[in-house]
Amino acid sequence: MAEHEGLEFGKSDFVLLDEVNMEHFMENLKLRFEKGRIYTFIGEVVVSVNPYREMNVYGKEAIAAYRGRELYENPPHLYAVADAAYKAMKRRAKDTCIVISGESGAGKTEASKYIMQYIAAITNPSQREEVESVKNVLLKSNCVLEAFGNAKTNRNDNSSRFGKYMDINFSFSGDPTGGHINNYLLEKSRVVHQQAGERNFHSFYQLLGGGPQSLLESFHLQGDPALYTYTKEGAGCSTATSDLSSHRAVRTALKVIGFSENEIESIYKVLAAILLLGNVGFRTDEESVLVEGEGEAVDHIAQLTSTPAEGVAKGLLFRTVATGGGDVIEKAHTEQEACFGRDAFAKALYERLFGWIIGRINTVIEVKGYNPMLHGKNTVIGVLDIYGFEIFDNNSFEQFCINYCNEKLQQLFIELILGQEQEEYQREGVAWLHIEYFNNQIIVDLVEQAHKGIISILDEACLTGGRVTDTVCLGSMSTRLAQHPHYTDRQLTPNDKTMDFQKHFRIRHYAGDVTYSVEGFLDKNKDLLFQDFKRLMFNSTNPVLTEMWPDGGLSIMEVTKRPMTAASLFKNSIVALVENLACKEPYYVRCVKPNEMKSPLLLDEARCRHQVAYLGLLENVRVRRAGFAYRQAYNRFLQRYKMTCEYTWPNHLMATDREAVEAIVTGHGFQDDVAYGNTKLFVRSPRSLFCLEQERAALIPILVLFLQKVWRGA
Ligand code: AD9
Ligand code: MG
Repeated sequence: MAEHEGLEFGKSDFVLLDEVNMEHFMENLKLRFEKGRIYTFIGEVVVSVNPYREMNVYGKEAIAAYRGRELYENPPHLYAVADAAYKAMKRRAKDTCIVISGESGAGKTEASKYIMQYIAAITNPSQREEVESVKNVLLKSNCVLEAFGNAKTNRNDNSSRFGKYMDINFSFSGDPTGGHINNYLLEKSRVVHQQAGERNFHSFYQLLGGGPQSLLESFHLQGDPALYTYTKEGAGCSTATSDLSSHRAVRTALKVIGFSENEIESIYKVLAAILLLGNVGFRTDEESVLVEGEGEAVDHIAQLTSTPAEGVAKGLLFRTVATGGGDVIEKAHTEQEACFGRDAFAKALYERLFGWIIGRINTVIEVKGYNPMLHGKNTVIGVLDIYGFEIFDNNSFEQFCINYCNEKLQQLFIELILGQEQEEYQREGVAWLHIEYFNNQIIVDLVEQAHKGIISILDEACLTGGRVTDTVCLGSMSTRLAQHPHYTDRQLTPNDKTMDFQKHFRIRHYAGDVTYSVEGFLDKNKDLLFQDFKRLMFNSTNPVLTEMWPDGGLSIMEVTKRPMTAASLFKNSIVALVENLACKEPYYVRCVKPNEMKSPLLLDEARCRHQVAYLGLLENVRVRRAGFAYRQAYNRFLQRYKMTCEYTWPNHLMATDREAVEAIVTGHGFQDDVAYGNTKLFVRSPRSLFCLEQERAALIPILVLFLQKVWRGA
């Protein structure tokens, strides 16, 4: 329905499809992609296809065109959604959120950045300094988050390896006053191991390839990532951006945000310590385990973390345990335990560093000095950029968590899109037809239900102690969940070789079947880190490290209580996230990845079809059409179409706008296709509006000519 697009670009809203089926949907998606139209509406939802090339649609003129306009007045765009969320927030004082979903490489992070840039561009017209500074920090935080939380993967050269939810707070006048970032499940296993063709987090390569020589020397580093166990696997991978320039950009961003010199140095010291830690090897000498070599690496790690070298060596070789009798003893590691402990330490150092950086950004952008009594209600727009559904050749604990998160978000999407539609009809006093579709709550329960769900079974196995292996746990899961329609540990067909029931289980997700390898599940869920490391870091003479490890201050007796498992912590954070989103007015961006080759030319139909199916886009169109495809406030409708009716042009003489709208509708003969709400007109079939739109388009040039004549005559 958008004003500036002709039909040669396909339908700008999928609700306008002649028939709602996959063929028509794909045909339209493909046509638009080929014509360089990467955005298409489904009502208020924007479907975005990654163009894999620079698009000339994000400039100042585009921002000006979308600013303050209604959703359908311009071609589909992220800016239209951002503006709708902003308007709802400003005009109706509603907290809103923009949920961006799609698989890895579909364009979520880029979309979230365009949305933030748009919001930054349309706010604070008077350039008030304190508001500009908040905006600047919010925008700059992306650069830092990407350096530490993103990595090159086989699917995306700049893949976010964490989920991000950012709240932007606004004053009564609609200017940003601050914000808050939440991060979800950083993929910390990447610190110690990457798959072939992938890299560790960008930050390591940026330090090695971009850090000044003097800095690297003082950190006992050489600039070649091939020299370090943790980075050598990805050392040869090419990247789109230079590590040198990125290092500079990140440093500048850190400074702009407000990190002190000491804090910035501490960040890089931790990275250096992790790289050196990865190169620490162990050997067994007459039954006792020793650090390989002269222990120089241990000294350097101690220096970088401002801790005593004996403490580091001891932490690597021993652990302190409390015995049943209340004694505290030191137990020597086996070589295998030492390697495990070292890697766990490296992962934890990185995770804590990442969490600390985000916490530090949050203290800078937290809303200060805001008095609701004085300044009015403080409203929020949340932007969620979180990992999409993942189906790899080998799916592990991380994919299990990520896919669970997607089930939860899908559940929310179902509730909100349906709920929102229903609510609006109710508010407007219009009758509505209920529509059925697959409710994935059953899969959410399979994962998270107390005592019965997979997470509970995993936690039980972790509590039982060392005796339970991954395979034993799988056995228990398979016995207890045998009857569940979405769980299986059996081959689907006799020829199905993708599954070994000793090692695998499969969940029938809403987005498709995923086979998980249970290997490593229990270790990853326990997420064990010896308390000795925590204590060591807490006692560092560098206050930045102490801040990162507050729990290191607990005594050994206090920590015998088992910490929560990784899956339970994740579950709690996702439940909280969903609760938070559920009380906001949601806007959706659904991202589609056109092909695996990062090509701007190819739309791989089979791949896109799959994404369209699991994003539930067809159902979305159906819901939208089952009720009323379009709705518009009477005055807006009138403004737009009054020229198409003799009783309303140039002005109507009726008592209300609603009556004038009735005159237009009846005049065009589609009175049976609409419902009159309290403030809005609801149109069932898009076709009716389409006719009006065409008539309007044909009339505009005539009107322009007419007006020109009038002016000339005058
Ligand atoms: V992941 O789940 O974090 O691995 P995302 O976030 O969905 O993934 P991302 O936004 O990082 O994908 O996009 C991947 C790449 O596609 C970018 O690095 C760009 O090269 C490219 N891209 C995505 N969106 C656009 C766009 N609107 N214009 C141009 C784009 N290029
Ligand atoms: Mg991303």
